[in-house]
Amino acid sequence: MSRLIVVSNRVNPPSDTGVATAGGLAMALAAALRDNKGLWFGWSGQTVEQYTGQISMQVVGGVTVALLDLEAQDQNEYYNGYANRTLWPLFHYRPDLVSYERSFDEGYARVNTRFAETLLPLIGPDDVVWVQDYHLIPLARELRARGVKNRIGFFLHIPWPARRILNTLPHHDDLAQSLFSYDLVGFQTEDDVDAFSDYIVHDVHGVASPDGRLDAYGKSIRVKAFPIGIDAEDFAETLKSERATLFHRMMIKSQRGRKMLLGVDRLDYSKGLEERFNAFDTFLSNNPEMHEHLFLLQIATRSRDEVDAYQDLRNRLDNLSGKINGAYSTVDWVPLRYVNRPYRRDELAGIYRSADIGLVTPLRDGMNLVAKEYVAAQDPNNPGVLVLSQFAGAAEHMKEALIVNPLSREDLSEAIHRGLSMPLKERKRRWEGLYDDVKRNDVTRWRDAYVRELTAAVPAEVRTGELAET
Ligand code: GDG
Repeated sequence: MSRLIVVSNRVNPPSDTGVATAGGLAMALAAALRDNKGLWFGWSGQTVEQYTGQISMQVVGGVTVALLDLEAQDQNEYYNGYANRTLWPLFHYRPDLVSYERSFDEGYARVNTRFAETLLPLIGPDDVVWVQDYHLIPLARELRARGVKNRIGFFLHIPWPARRILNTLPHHDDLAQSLFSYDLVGFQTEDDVDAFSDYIVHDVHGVASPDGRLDAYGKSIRVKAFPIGIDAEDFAETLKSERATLFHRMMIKSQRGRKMLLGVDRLDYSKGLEERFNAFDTFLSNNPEMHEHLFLLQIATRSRDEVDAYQDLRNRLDNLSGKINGAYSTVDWVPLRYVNRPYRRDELAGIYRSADIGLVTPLRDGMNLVAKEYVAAQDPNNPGVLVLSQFAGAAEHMKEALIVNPLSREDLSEAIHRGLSMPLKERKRRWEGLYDDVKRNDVTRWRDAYVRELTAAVPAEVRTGELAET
């Protein structure tokens, strides 16, 4: 039987004791690896003085993981550099924040080579390799160059940008070409598939077939949208836990009858936090009668602190939250509770449940799992309202949410108003539609659909031969 090998930048299977902090994605991948006696390969997160290429094998929560240490220079050039200062802002439509540095390109190529060289001896003849996300786009090409004929798939968790945006990246053609070493390239949305096909057809003069094949660079690959979901069943269990119940009760008490708007995000410029705060300011300014009757709780856990753009954002949000609270607070009311510390998964579940409105308003997002978690946490008899950005991948399916343009303060402010005054009947109708989608399209379905498709893919060698003959 074939074994599944998952490769990602970081490896984080749920430990036997730490389930409360593990994300749904990690749990779903871990379950697949346990079922397939598979392997999870990636960077340990540690740096060493001198790279050795040694891996440490461990079993965490029943999953075999293989961890590689990198050098500090790798971390700077590959992770903080090309991945988070070049690709992340570019793929989230922020060319103004992109750094193009040759050393980043070199670091990215070097680490992908290191991953390939170290992974190579671990791959058995029937294994299926599944590479995750933008850190490792060229990995299949590196593996193929070393003779790997196995099926290799790639899944991009973030958006694929429009071709005019991608064109601003030096060597964009090389990056796109490297994706043609995979058998299957998965995206979050149909929009992303279209953006990639558009680039291949217009910039590379490739051919897109209606059945989802793309032919270019003398190769043929399968391209498809696999919208990711949450582990809905596990989330429902978490919601019933003692700690979730405790946090739910605690929040209700702390609300003192006030409505709560909730945002939960990594502190990242793609999440639209500044725009959300500004829209909340507009809401407060336009609706003085609502003062003291509601507040916004924004949980924004710090992320990528070593990157300047993130420090700048943190400073701007500190200022903005101070300004809003300074302008509107009373001795008995603070309109914005801005919290940077992380919470456990079960605690978050309880917090979600007590929120009257879930504000998920990224400027760009591959999918956004917070939108799905918020829906999954609601009381079916009295559900809250999801306000969702049109630019989140989740908006492609979650049509019953109040869909907004997060760049318009007025639009967002009005959506908040509409959500707060929505009758119970309409809230229930919208929530039922949303919850149905969250349950049906969960992370297990995402994973199974992807692995099934990859396992069924015609191996690269055979396809390339066919193309060459025609
Ligand atoms: C990338 C793509 C895509 C947040 N604060 C805490 C906490 N979280 C958890 C949430 C949620 C996860 O982090 C965030 O997921 P998102 O999907 O919103 O966003 P990214 O981290 O940017 O993820 C995204 C995703 O990959 C999957 O493909 O949807 O578009 O950008 O699960 O609950 N978890 C805990 N404490 C916190 O304080 N425990």
